[in-house]
Amino acid sequence: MSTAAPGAWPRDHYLSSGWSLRAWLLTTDHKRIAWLYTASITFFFFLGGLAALLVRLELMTPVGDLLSADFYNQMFSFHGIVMVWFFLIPSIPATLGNFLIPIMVGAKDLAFPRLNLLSWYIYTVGGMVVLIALLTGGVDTGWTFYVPLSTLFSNSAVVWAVAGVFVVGFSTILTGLNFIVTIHTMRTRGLTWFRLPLFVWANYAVSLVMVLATPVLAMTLLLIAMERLLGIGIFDPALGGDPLLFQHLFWFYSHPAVYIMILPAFGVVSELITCFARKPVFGYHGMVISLMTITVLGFLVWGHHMFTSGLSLYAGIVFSLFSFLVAIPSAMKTFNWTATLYKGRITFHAPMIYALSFIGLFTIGGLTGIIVASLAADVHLHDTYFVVAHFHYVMVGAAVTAYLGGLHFWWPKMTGRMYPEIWARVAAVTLFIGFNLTFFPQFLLGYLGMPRRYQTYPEDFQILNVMSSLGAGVLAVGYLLPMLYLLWSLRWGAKAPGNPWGAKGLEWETSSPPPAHNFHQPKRVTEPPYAYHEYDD
Ligand code: HEM
Ligand SMILES: [Cu+2]
Repeated sequence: MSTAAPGAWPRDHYLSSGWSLRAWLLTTDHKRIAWLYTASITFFFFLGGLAALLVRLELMTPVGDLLSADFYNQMFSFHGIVMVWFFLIPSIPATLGNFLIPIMVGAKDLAFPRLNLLSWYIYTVGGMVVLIALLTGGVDTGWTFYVPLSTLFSNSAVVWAVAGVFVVGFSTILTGLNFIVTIHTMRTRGLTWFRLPLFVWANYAVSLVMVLATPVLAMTLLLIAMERLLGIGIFDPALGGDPLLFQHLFWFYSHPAVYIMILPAFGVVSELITCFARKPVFGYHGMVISLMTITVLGFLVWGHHMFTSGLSLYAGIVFSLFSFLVAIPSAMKTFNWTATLYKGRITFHAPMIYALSFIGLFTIGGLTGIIVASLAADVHLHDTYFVVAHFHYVMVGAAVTAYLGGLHFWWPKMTGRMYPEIWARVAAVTLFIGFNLTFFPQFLLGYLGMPRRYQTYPEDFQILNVMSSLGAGVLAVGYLLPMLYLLWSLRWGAKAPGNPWGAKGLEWETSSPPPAHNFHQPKRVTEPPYAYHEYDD
């Protein structure tokens, strides 16, 4: 496995057509648009991370002595809104997906290149509108915009916030549409559906959810704005409305939305595990079927967010049962990754450390999901820090870790430069430790009854909160390190060969960085994916 063959830099590649503002802001090249998204989501990640650090700083003491109660509410609300819609949902699909899907299917670009650029501009406009909300008093309703707080009682910039999220939803829908049409119509010769890399399948599954679920969110947000501005009364019992209807509509989107955040990560991890274990993925067809099963079942469990909202017991039992069922295809993936590792020739390059971290953290996130899916346990745990820990294990511990693993794995392909391996391993381990230090104590706090979204708490909880806040500091270092050495590598990193990892896949059969249209000759696929043969026992 060669690390960097000096001087293997291609004469013409997609970045050699200029670095002017025009070359970037008017590009229709999916590879450049992927970078526009990478820069944008990184900006929002750090904004959202700053808000989270302020919250954690405040929670180092049991009394509200750092932030005003109003500002505290604004910070966790802003954190949730930005991290969900402006960082994690676009994270893997709009960056790695945008860059890799056309190359992985052997195409010159996505089906609709101009629509792709438009999607980024829509994302940017949505982001600016949400920043206006932050700068004009913030929003204090939580990321869930529950009524009647968001419609009748909050004096914060709710309409700006929902308007920003409303707009960015269209960027998600258009990106999903672009991926679906590309995967259906632009696969190169011989690339049948069951020869597709799992990364492509995962982005296909997530695109279906993006296109089907996001319009429901758009409608729900529109209703909040109309209720607030026009008093239409659809959620107000005094006007014949029903506040529970809002929760049904919001979670009918937002639970599938958590799959928009985790499904692409499944695809990344499959690519990393098979490459660094030097073995074909165990149960490739099972992996595809479990992806699609999760996609469908994900639409049938939204009621588990409403077990304590006055949902009928019968409905609660049905939603609880379906939530348990989702665990089966999710567990199947974890077992298949483990079976792929079994007797593999494993090397611990940084992307593999991220992939293994993912498996550990996703397992904790998944198993605690089963706990909160059970009616009896959730009556106690709902709206406590146990829930906060659970979704951070899945959305941050798993999804963000996979994003970083993928970013490191394909960095040589995207930039033509190698990152410093030792620093990357240090960062991956720091992140794993920092993450568990931050969020594991929150399981205990929640189990002991600490509610989420409260600025103050009983003194008994201080030690665990201080542990969590210090952990957040370590976690911040774990995220800052990659930012620094990846930027450093753009100028001083070793030049990357076409296939530094000896990996399988069409993206490794073109130069690093790729030429403007990805390949000089059309590709033909003749073998199944991940055909690693050197591991024949
Ligand atoms: C980078 C490290 C992160 C830290 C230290 C962190 C910390 C926190 C904390 C302490 C809260 C609870 C606030 C409270 O209820 O009082 C919170 C809430 C939340 N976090 Fe994070 N978080 C991080 C990353 C993320 C990411 C990447 C996401 C992605 C989706 C995310 C999504 C959320 C959501 C949705 C909430 C709920 C906000 C609300 O109650 O309205 N967080 N986070
Ligand atoms: Cu859910």
